[in-house]
Amino acid sequence: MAQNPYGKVPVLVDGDGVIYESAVINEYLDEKFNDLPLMPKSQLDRAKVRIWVDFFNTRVHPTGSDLQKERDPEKARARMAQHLRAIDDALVGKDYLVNNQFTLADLTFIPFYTRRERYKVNLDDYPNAKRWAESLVARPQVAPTL
Ligand SMILES: N[C@@H](CCC(=O)N[C@@H](CS)C(=O)NCC(=O)O)C(=O)O
Repeated sequence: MAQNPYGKVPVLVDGDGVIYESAVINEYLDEKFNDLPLMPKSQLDRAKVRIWVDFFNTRVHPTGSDLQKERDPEKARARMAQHLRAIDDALVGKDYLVNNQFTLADLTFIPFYTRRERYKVNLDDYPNAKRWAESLVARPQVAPTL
C-alpha cells in the first residue's frame, strides 16, 4: 500500500516496477502470462472489454460502496438497479459480456459479486446476470480462491 502513490491496494511489484490500479494490473498480468488470454484479439472487442471494466470500477463498485456506507441509500439503490439492469440486458442469451469469451470484463465483476451481501445486493431480479455470475465463481481458476 505504501508503494502506491494513491495509498490503496491492490499494488503489484514486479522487479523494479510498481503497478497500481486493478484494471492496469490485470492487463499487465494478462500480457505477461499469456497461457489463458483474457483480452480478445480484435481491437474493437478490447475496447468493449475496457468499457465494461471502467463501468464496474467507476460505477458499480462505487455504488456498492455507497450502499454499504448508507450514503444517500435511496438514490444509490436506484443507481444500482440501473447498473444491474444494464448488465442483465447485455447477457441475454450470452455466457460472457464480450465476444463469447471469458475476458477481463467478466473477471472484474467477480470481486463485486463475492461481496454482494456487504453491498446489500442480490441478483434474484436479474436472471441473466445471476446465471453468469454463478458460472464465473464456479470456474476452476476462481472457485478454489473463494
Ligand atoms: N481504482 C482502484 C481502487 C482501489 C481501492 O479503492 N482500494 C481499496 C480497497 S478495495 C483501498 O485500498 N482502500 C483503502 C483506502 O482507501 O485507504 C483500483 O481499482 O485499484
